[in-house]
Amino acid sequence: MIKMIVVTSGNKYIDIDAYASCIAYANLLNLKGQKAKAVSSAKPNESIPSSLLKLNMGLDHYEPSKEDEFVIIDVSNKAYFDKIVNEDKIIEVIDHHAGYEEYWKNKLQDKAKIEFLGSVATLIVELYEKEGLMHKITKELAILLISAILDNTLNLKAKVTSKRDITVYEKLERIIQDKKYPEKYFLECQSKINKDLKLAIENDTKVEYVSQILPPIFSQLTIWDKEIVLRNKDVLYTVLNNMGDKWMLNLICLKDGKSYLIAKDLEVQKNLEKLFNKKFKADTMELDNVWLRKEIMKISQEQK
Ligand SMILES: [Mn+2]
Repeated sequence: MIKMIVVTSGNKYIDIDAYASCIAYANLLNLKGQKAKAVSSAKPNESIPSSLLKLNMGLDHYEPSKEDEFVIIDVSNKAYFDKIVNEDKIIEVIDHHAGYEEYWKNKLQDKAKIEFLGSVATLIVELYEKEGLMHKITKELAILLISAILDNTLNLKAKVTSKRDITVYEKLERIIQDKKYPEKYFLECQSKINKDLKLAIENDTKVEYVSQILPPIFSQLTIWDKEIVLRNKDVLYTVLNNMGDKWMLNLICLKDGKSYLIAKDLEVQKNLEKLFNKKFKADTMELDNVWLRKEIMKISQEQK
């Protein structure tokens, strides 16, 4: 019996990077004559809009067997592996997160491919290239992979974006031939936020003490066009005021390639003005580029 290779990722939910990369890597193994399936028991999150789930390239049906071997993608911390994984049968790990690279290097040697790129999809496309199989990436597969890079690098603007991500992005762009694709992709992801702004804010608000500088209520929204949120500021204020007085919202606008910090409390504003050396206009401070919440938290902790 030929062994089946199960290409899979994390538990609970998977994002477009994991989804596209599992599908693309299983496909690459098939092209190389190996029996492989892309499998996940996790829920797709909002980075995989329904138009992408409807493409012909998708996950495979799977019946577990004792002989199965596993390739893990986009995660290397065992605690987060898909529950279908048998740890003793892992033959390869491909990831871009830090923390477990030594462990897997020792265990799998060159079958541990952990590199700190913006998205793991970039690594997968490079593997197609290495095998001389770039021409086998169909338009549908390219759409999945380019969406993965867009999401994980925030439209190539996040600081994690590497030259290699950009090079691969450009190659995929030549396959899909659609310069407007980033806007289309993010608008579809954003439509969920438009439909229920209150829920979106509640789902992405962290309430915790981080530093003396930041308020304990720190919300974040990533959207294509900030106007949708700014037009509904009353909703935003109501939701956040209900949680407390000291709050801020990091509104990441991908169209502008910038973060906008919104806060109503004057003391919160003062602290943020000091941190970024910029001024609030009314309740909004415009930053020079995209800032992730975790990056803002980090610099606030480094201040004395
Ligand atoms: Mn990823």
